[in-house]
Amino acid sequence: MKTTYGFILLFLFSLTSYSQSDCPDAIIVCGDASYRGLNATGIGVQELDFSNPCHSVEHNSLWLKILIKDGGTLGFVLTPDSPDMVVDFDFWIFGPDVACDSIGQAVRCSTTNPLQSGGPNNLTGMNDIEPDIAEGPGTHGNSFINWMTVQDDETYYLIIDRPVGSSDFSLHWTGTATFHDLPFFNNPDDIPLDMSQCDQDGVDDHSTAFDITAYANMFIGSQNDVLLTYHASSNDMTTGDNPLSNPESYPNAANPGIAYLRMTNTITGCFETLTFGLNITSDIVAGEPGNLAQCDTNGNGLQVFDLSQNDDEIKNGDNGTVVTYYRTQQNAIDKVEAIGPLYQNNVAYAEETIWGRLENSTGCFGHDLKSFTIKVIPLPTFNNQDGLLPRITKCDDDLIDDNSAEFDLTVFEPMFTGSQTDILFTYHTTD
Ligand SMILES: [Ca+2]
Ligand SMILES: [Ca+2]
Ligand SMILES: [Ca+2]
Ligand SMILES: [Ca+2]
Repeated sequence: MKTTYGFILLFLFSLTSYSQSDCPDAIIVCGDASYRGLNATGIGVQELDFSNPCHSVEHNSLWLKILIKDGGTLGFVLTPDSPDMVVDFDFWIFGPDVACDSIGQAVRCSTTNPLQSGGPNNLTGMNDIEPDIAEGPGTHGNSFINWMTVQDDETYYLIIDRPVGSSDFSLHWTGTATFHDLPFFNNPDDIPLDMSQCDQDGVDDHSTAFDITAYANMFIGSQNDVLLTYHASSNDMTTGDNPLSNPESYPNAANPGIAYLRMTNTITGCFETLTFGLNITSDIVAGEPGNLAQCDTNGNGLQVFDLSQNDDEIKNGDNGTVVTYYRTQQNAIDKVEAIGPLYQNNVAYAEETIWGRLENSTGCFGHDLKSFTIKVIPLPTFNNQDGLLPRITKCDDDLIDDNSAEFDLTVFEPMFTGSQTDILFTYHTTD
C-alpha cells in the first residue's frame, strides 16, 4: 500500500479558468501523491457514451492520466468532502495505452448511486475485496469494484464524474503499483529564493528586469530529461502554456511581483511548480518635517513660507537626496506641479497641507513622501466691545493712608481675550 501524505495541489485544482474535464487536458498522476480538494465541474466535450458497461456519461468530470512506473496492484478510495448521501461520484478507467480519440471500452467502472443502492456512505473506489469489475448504474452495485493489476510503463485514464450533488473530493491511492516520480526543485542549502533589487532602469515605475533563471542549475541538479519553463501567471504555470521567451530579463508586473516556474519531465509529463517573490527595494526613508506657522503681520491672512525650512528634516541626514514640494499627495506621487521653495498659502488663515517628496539625486529610483501643514496665525487683539478706556479704581483701604493700594491688573483679561485662544498676557511698567 502506498504511503499517503499531505501533498497539497489545492491551488492547482481550484483554478476556474482551466478545466481538466477533457481527456487531452487530463491531470498527470505522478509521485506518491494523494489528492485533496479536487473539483469536478462541467464536462467540456462529452467523451463518454452509454455503450460503456456502466451506462452513464459525463456530468461534472475530471480526467486523470495515470502513468505506471512499476507494475503491481492499483486501487483507490474516493472520499467526497461532503458526507451527504445525495453526493454521488462515479468513475471509469480506460486503457492501457489508449489515445484520447479512441479510448475504447472501460476496463473498470462504477456508476452505483449510494442513496439508491442503500450504501453505508458515499465513498467509491477499487479494492482487493470486491469481485466485480463493473457495476451500476443507480441501484446496482455497492460503489466498490475490484482493483487492477497493471504493468510497468502502462498508461491509463481515470475519469471521475459527479452526476448528482455538489462537493469536492479527495483521492487516496492503494496497491503496490507506483507512479513516475515528480521532478523536484533542488535547493540543497535551502537558500531564500525571493529576489530584490532597486529600480535603476531609467523608468521610475517600481519595476525592473529580473533574471528569474538564476537558480536554474541548482533547481535541476542531477535530474535528467527535465525542462524548466517560466510563466507570467499561475494558470500558465499549471498548464505549461505561454512560456516566457526572455526569462533572463523579466520585469516584475507588480511590486512585489511573482516568478512562476514549472519543471516538466519531458518523457513522463510529470511536472512540479514553484513560485518566488520579486521585490523592488527602496532605501529612501524621509524624516519627519515640522509644521510651519507665521504671524499675520500684514493683516490679510496670507504669508510667504520658505518650504525649504523642512529640507533638512525630510532628508534626515541623507545628502545624496533632493526634496521637492507639492500641494497634493497625487502631485507628489506623479512628481508634477512642484511648488516653492517660496510659497504663499492659498486661502487666508486656512491650514494647508504640503507634501514633501524625497528621492535620490542619482542611482536607484525610489521616493518617500511626508506631509506637513502651513498656517497663518492672526495677531491677537485687545477686545473692548464698549470702546471705553479700561480703568480700575478703588479706595485706599489697606490701612496705610498713602494713596497707594494693591490692584489686580488681570480683571480685564476675559474681556480682552474674548473668543481668542492660546492668549498669554504679560504686564510691564514701561512701553
Ligand atoms: Ca469531457
Ligand atoms: Ca457512484
Ligand atoms: Ca461492487
Ligand atoms: Ca523601472
